[in-house]
Amino acid sequence: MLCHGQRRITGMKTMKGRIGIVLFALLLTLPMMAFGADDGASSYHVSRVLVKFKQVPSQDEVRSFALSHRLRFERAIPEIDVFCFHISRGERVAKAVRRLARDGRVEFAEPDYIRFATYTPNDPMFSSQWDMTRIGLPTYWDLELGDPSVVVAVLDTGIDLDHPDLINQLWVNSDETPGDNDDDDGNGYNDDYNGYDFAGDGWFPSEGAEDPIPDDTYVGHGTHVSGTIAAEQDNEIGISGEAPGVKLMAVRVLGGKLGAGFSSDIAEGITYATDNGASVINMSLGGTAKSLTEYNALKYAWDNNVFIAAAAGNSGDSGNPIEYPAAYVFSMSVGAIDSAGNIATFSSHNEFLEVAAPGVNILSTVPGGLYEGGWSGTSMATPHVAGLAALLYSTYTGIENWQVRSILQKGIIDRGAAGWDEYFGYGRVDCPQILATTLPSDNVLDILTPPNGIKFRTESLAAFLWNPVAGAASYRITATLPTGGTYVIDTNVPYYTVHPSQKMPAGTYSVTVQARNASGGVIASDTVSFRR
Ligand SMILES: [Ca+2]
Ligand SMILES: [Ca+2]
Ligand SMILES: [Ca+2]
Ligand SMILES: [Ca+2]
Repeated sequence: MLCHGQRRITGMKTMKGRIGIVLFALLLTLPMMAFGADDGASSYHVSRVLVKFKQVPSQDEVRSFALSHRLRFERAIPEIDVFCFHISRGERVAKAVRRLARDGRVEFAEPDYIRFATYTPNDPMFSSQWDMTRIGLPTYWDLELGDPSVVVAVLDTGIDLDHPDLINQLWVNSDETPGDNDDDDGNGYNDDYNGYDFAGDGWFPSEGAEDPIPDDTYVGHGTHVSGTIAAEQDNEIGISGEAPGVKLMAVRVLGGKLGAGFSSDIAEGITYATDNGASVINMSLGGTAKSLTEYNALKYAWDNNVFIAAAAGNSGDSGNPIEYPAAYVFSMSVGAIDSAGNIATFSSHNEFLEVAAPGVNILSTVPGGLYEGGWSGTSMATPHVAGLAALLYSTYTGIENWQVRSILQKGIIDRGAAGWDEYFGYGRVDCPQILATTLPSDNVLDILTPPNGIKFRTESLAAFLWNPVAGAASYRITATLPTGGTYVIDTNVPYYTVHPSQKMPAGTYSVTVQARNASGGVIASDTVSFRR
């Protein structure tokens, strides 16, 4: 039964759009046939580093050096006084090298370069993952695979918890005992060991011990999304996710044969994910009705340093309505590109779109330990942004969600009309560009949304979001109206949404946000103009 506020997932655009390639487990026995496209990045041994000391060390000194840096000595090249070490498992070479270079005993530390392409996972289907190479993931993997303390909540149809490429990737609520129908950690949810089922009557384990895919009847949508974010890398099976070092929280908010869910369940899923330590929320779902419940849940998540990626919608060629939660000010709205880098015709385009990511013919995990290619939708694009956000949370300890969002807005290749446009947003996400973007400072004020110069459709929600400024006690928004008057609002939070009941006359607006210190002095400001 369809109710107000019900959300339909924006998954595969059409079933006919699916090529239906099912890559069975048999394929796993094929030899690795390709190393992926060489993106020009330097390549090196994945676990070795080479070190030269300022003074030739004794055996004891080498041993103590290795111990202090968690290295395993492999061999020395005495002619040139270079020592070869293995770094500890889970660390990346680039990171280790930077750390070693800061040791006062070291003359240089560098990767053990090889002549092949850059770091390539041994997952046999990696060569079919055009999405990963197109946006330069191997370049990021040289630096960071993701930290297990970073959790991505997948608000979707559930996750196949037994999928061999996902089973080691799941967030575990270690204070909860699964399967005893009891809320052992007292967080209000029984048996929420890997997540919780807000769409069904029960929770994952109790929906049938033999059925690890509780009512994931919508063809495994959440499982596919999850694989893109964090399928296990280098396990010699299947695919690699974008951030294989992070953990996936299964927050099931969509169910049934329609893959639908209610705003209430989605909102509770958002607060659950926030309260239980998720840094990133992926919402490959949407609908055209605005929900203040969802809005407030996302505000709660944003206030608690959670980054939210949401699908722009798949109606770009069928009416192109604005969809929520993507259009809320707290979500980064994601459109879909194909392997040629063009925007998919189905990808919804509007003033809220922020970035584009691969979302046509995507190969990922599906229930039953299987893999499927040929999936298309902004649902498939969104996890590419969530995965990148997870890598950023892993790379920068203490990074804030607005910094993640700002870096993702800047870490792009501009496509379509120059600058921001409603088809690609700021552009398509790109790892080398992300890595070249410096961490934004909170000494300046940057209005993160809306983009300058856009036009709000009359029926949409005009909203503003900027970064919290260091030392700011309040913010003053001054809007110059098309009528010539001004409208001033003071607020303590770094965002403002024009209430739907406020009628904004058509015309051009200029909005300045000032950060003010406790004595009212202006310490930073930014201005955008837009039309309505
Ligand atoms: Ca519990
Ligand atoms: Ca329990
Ligand atoms: Ca794998
Ligand atoms: Ca553009």
